[in-house]
Amino acid sequence: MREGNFVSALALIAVLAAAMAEAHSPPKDATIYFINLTNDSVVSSPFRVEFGINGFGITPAGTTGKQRHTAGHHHLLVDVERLPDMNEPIPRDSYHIHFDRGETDTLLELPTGRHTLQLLLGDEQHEPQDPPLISEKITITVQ
Ligand SMILES: [Cu+2]
Repeated sequence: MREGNFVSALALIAVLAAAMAEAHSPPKDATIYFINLTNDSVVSSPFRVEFGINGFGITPAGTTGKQRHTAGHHHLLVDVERLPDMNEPIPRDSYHIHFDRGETDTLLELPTGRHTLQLLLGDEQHEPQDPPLISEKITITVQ
């Protein structure tokens, strides 16, 4: 290896190491989305909700090591009007459902009527990544 190449390789390693040491930042083109539901879907309760992710990984909550920088777990926000604080752990209640084991779908039971659904990815501490990975907010009708 020529000396110039060697220096370039070292510089590249330094850049990669810096990127990996940084907080959990998904690539700009990463997305999360509903696979089987769209805005205005009409369903009968209980119904399946499938969570999709592109450009980032899924791993259980509490994951340690490098993987926590490249993956998170899904949270399903049900009828949430205001998004939670992106610098705090996502609340855990019937409106903010955590999928701690890295699940990518669920069976949801909701009363008849219109409901909103939105996905928000969280890290090993249940905090959103930076920038956060949030899906489109969809409104569905349960008949
Ligand atoms: Cu969580």
